Amino acid sequence: MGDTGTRGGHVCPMLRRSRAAHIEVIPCKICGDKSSGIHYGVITCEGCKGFFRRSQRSSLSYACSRQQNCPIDRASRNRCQHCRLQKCLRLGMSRDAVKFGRMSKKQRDRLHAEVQQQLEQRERERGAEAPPASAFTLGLPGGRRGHPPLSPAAHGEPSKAEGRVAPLGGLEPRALPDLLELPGASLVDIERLTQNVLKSHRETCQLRAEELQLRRWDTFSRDEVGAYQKQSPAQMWERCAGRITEAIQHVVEFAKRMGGFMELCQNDQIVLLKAGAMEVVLVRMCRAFNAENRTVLFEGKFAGPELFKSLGCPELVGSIFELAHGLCSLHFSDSEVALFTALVLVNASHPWLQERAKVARLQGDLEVAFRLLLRRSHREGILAKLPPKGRLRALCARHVEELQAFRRRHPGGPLAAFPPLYKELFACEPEPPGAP
Ligand code: E3V
Repeated sequence: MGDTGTRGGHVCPMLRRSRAAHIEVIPCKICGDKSSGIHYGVITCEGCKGFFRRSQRSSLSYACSRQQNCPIDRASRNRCQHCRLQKCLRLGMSRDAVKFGRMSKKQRDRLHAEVQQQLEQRERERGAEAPPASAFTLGLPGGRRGHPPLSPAAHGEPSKAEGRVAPLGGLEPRALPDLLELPGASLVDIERLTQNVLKSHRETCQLRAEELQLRRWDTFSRDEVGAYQKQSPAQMWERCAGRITEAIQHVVEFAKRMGGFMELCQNDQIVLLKAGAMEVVLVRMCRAFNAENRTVLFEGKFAGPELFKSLGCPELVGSIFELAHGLCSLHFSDSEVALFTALVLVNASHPWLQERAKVARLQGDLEVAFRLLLRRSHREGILAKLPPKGRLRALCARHVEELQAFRRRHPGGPLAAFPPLYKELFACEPEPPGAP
């Protein structure tokens, strides 16, 4: 029989899902021994399951002969029944664990994230290695030298990421309070997160909406377009690399000011920024796009795709314009751009994340925040029209490919003059040290 649920007829819907078949990778929340599933609402081993069952049957009351704070682990769990039972109750074990019959999607997702994290923790312990970190070029705290901050406001900010200790993986009984939403994100927390993301976006969006609106008909003249087209490919690539780098620095600053991001471990901050900063730039670009004449702001005026001719990648430029045009047709408000870009960045499905569950939780909260924002203005309809993750990812991959093609066409150095952050993010192999 395929019944993997609890005995006694009630099958937790979560356990019917195949991914949850791995639930035993999460150690017993009470003593850390190998777990055998969810018992009385908590992931426990057979020993703690039996102990809890017996404690509920008998009319015994247990007493602690010490300070009622005995450690409960695999070796010591039989020493103090009082403290063992208290721990069971504290972590939510209950005779009528019916509440788990109606686990919300969010709760399920968190559990799956924890299973995933456990599997990856094991993977890492088998000796896998993390990718090179680049706190320095991204200007994140902990880099040996700091990247110059983008704005004066960034000075003197406490570097919360410093000195953080890696999580204890399976040792810390965190998932259950979370599953039970104790303390979990309340509506108040979601509202605070929303306001914080909107503020971070406003402070770092580089180009004010009103100003963009005023300038949207200020297009380059024929001669000006011609002058750009006559530039050498190297000159034009360098110009664009400079503009993109500035835009990315603003996105890094957005992330740094966004609630929850700096609370992630530094590895995960870097992984998310490396994967997502350019995607955010591409989404943000729709703010500076005029859909009526299909032009985008570039160095002070609005330009059509032909201005970028000497880059030698008309399809890529065309796709970037197409994306901006599509996003424009959604008539995003700045608040929607703010929350959508936060979600583009905080994506728990990225490989190399160390604290996936934590990223998943932030992602979940941002999703709730985005949905609430849309619901208030009856705009949930745009959810189905947002570009799929794969589309943004493909565009960014295309950009990296075109950069490689440019390097092959121009061997021997124009890349040297490109901003270091741009090279770090997009030029796969680093240049030899000391290159001119
Ligand atoms: C949207 C546009 C821009 C824009 C700032 C002078 C001033 C820019 C467009 C770059 C395209 C490409 C740009 C680029 C920015 C946006 C400026 C289209 C960043 C295709 C304002 C100079 C600066 C300054 C490609 C080739 C990929 C995030 N950010 N910016 N446009 O031009 O860089 O007017 O104050 O959204 F490489």
